[in-house]
Amino acid sequence: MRVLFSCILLLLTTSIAYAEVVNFSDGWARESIPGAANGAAYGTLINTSKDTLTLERVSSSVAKSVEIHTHVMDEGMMSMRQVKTLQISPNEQVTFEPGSYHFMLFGLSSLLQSGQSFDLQLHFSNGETQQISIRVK
Ligand SMILES: [Cu+2]
Repeated sequence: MRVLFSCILLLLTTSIAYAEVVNFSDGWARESIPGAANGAAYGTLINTSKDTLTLERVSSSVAKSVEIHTHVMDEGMMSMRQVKTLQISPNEQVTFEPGSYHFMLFGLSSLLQSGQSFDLQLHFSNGETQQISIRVK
């Protein structure tokens, strides 16, 4: 009985630890070029909930600030534009990839080196936050 009870307890704590707002996978960033102050992170985000989610803010311990950016065609030139808030509908997938959405990292505390990982904190308008992991390639 006691064994069964501790198993249930373990299951409960495990599911709490893995509670997530969105499903995020394949988080990656490019290695920094020496002297670079900024960087970008990519990955795939899926809203697996039944509600529309609004990503309001992103932060990281490796950068002074993080912005959500996308690329737009502006007078025949590709340029980056900040996206203040990102709405994600139920079952919608948003792919952060070069030339499209990316997490722009401003003021890196140190150069991103291949093999290293760092975290981003996603802050949603419903007050929930989620930590995602980014691997430097
Ligand atoms: Cu950017």
